Amino acid sequence: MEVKYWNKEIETIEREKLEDLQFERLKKTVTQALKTDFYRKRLPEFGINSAEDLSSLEDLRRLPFTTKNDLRDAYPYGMMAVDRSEVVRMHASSGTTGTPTVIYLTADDLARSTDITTRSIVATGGGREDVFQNMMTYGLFTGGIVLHYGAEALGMMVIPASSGNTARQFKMMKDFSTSIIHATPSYMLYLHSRMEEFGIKPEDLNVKKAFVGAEPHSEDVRKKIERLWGIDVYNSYGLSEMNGPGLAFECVYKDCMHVWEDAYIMEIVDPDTLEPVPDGEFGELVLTILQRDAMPLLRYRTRDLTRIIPGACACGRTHRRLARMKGRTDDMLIINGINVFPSQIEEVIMRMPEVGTNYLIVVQKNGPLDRLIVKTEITPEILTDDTRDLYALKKKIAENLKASISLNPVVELHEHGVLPVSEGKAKRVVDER
Ligand code: DLL
Repeated sequence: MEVKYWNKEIETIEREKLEDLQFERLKKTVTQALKTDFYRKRLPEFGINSAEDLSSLEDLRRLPFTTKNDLRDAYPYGMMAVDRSEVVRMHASSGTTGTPTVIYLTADDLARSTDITTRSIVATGGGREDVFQNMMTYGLFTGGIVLHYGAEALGMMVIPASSGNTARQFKMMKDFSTSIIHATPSYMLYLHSRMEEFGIKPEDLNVKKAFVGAEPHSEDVRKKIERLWGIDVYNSYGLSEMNGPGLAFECVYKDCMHVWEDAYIMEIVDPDTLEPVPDGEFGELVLTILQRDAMPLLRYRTRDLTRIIPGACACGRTHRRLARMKGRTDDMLIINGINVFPSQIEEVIMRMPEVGTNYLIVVQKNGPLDRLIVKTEITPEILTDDTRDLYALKKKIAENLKASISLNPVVELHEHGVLPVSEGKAKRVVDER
């Protein structure tokens, strides 16, 4: 197997040196954190008044955890550690309510983030000879633009296709001999399901690899995409709060994801006790970003359940190995790659006076994609025999939801008393996938 590096020195650095580097960068991160409104208040409560209060990497454990709610509460600028004029980029993702969680990068932060995404692409064997069709959504979501920068820095020809428009995706793939695709695993399956209709066979295309991520998927799904498309598929994990994709990526051996530990400190903790679990055991992934001056984040609780795979990788990289995600500890749903909290849906429907108090969120498989069905109860006053009124109401609910969660749901209206009522804690989400 041919192993290529983008920055061999750092990718194969001795563990001891890597940990020294992490400690040095952690101190810098704490210094930055103390410049934010949020950590300036929080860190002294934990006895940290300056980076000098940390004497070794183990002191990381003296630092408080940070949660998505902290980010939401600090919206819009409470976590910014530099003057706004230094910031060149922001991204945002869904919060548990209408307030998004935002991140910021300075020009240097962006250059460092780009560098690790390039490193990730090279780890899969990608090179400047490749044509990269990026089918992740461009916009506030990190999936599109962040990997775009990494691919461009490598010298690939990048097609910023974004998601959607099947006909155009196939046309670009054919006309420009796309060799690498970046997409969600479900979009890869969806595209395959439409090939016949467009008269395309995978062997007519030049696609060799796909990077898939942004949503949970099993090893079986990876193998299925590989078999259907006749390509190599690499798992990529990341989250907006940590600059998106590029954080952890598979190498050519495809048996783990390397977390770039010069840029992130990873911990796996028991989600109940928040104590570290031994290597190899499942727990919640907690991350500290080391290379972001504009917005430091310490011990961020990702809510993703995974484990460290003990032992070294045959590729020679010394950065520890992360297993495929097993699930989440919170109620966040990922529907066609888009993160949705049930509370966001509730907020929208409860704001509408026509809608009663009971509702049910159903998520189903719709071929290779997902379907979101929102069943709502309507108030007796609204109940009418005129289907046009009901149709207009359905449309209004769907539009309001689309504006909030960026997904097109199927809306069903029900008379009072039809939707199940639970005694005790209401069960509002049925995930049938
Ligand atoms: O999904 C960033 C990303 C874009 C990663 C493109 C990979 C490729 P968010 O929208 O903030 O960011 O969603 C982050 O998605 O906490 C996981 O629960 C889930 N997730 C992301 N990648 C994977 C993966 C991007 N490979 C949330 N496997 C994370 C399983 C994933 N879950």
